Parts: sequence; structure tokens; C-alpha cells
Amino acid sequence: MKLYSAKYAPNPLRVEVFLKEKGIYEQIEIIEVELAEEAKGQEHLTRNLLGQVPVLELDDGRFLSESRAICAYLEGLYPEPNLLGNGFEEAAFIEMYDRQIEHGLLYNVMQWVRHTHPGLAKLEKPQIPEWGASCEAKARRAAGIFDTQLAIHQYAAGDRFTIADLTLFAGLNFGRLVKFKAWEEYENIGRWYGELMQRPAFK
Ligand SMILES: N[C@@H](CCC(=O)N[C@@H](CS)C(=O)NCC(=O)O)C(=O)O
Repeated sequence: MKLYSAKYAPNPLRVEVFLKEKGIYEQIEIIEVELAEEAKGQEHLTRNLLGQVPVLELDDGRFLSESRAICAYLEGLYPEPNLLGNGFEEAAFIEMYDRQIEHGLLYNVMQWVRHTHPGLAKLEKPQIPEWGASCEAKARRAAGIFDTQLAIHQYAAGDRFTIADLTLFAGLNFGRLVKFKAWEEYENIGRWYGELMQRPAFK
């Protein structure tokens, strides 16, 4: 299998750390795609109509995009360690937290960066700084909410490490591009982030 990815991009990072947590990173070829032009060319559009990454190319030649769908597919092939939930009930709660983090935090950090960072001007046309500022406020508010969650739970979706932690990590990590280091500003995120950095997949 091959993973089409891009440097610094949060969604591919989410999947790459997932591969590391699963212990299968070395088995998958990672192919970097340049997002502004190459990803909008015909070759990549046949992999993903939206011209985005990540995309997983299966051994039978099919292309699977959407980070969560890719992770679900890989979890089916490599069930251990379990990262999406054992049984429907745990899976539903993990998905709830994961999507809240994806839509509440990761999406807003992405839009904040894409609409304000000069390096992203080539990709985000037109950049709308006012929209970036609005997303910054939403991202900071979401960080506060997930900080409160992390005072209650050890991890993003409860008492064990799951895909929700990868989504939170990928979103917060992208904030580095706008000098937002939530792990230095929020106590519980700081505790959680310190623990994540001890995991081999994050080193
Ligand atoms: N919902 C998709 C989002 C994918 C996405 O937004 N990928 C970004 C990189 S993090 C991308 O390819 N951006 C290029 C573009 O939007 O043109 C997922 O979960 O994989």
C-alpha cells in the first residue's frame, strides 16, 4: 500500500502517526504530494476528486481518502492495538470525541493557518484574514474546552489512547505555524502533550 501525504499537513500527519502506533509505518510507502498544483493535477484528482491528501492506495489499485476512513480500513487489517474502539458502544463514544475535536479544533486551526500564514497563500486563494481571525477565536475556545476535558480524562476520548488523541495532536501541532502552542498555554493539554511525547510513535 502507498500513502499520498504532504509535509506539515495535519490530516496526513494524523494518519502517519496512526501507522506508527499500529507498528506498520515501515510497510507503507509514503509519497509526498505538493498541494497547490500537483494535487490539483489530473493524476492526483483520479486518486481523490477533491485534490486533497491523505489518500491510501490499496494493493488492488483502489484509492481511499478521508483520514478517518483510511484509519478504519487499516484498523480492520491490523486490529491491534485497537485505536477506534472495541465494540459498537466504545467505538461510538470514541467517534463522538474524535469528530468534536476534528470539527471544533482541527478544522478551525487549519482555517486560521490557511487564511493568515503567507506560506499558505498559494494554496488558499483568496486568503481572507478576517475569516482566519474568526477561526482563531473558535480554535482557542475549542482548546479551552478540550483542556477541561483533559482535566477529567487522561486522554482525549477517555482513559485510553485512541484516534481522538491523534486528531487533537494533529490539530494543535499545526498551530505551530501561527505560534499557537496550546501545550504551553493550557495546563491539562500540557500534561497530556508531555505524555504523548513519551510514546515511541511521537518521537
Ligand atoms: N476530510 C479530509 C480533509 C483532508 C484535507 O483537508 N487535507 C488537506 C491537507 S491537511 C489538503 O489536502 N489540502 C489541500 C487542499 O485543500 O487543496 C480528511 O479527513 O482527510
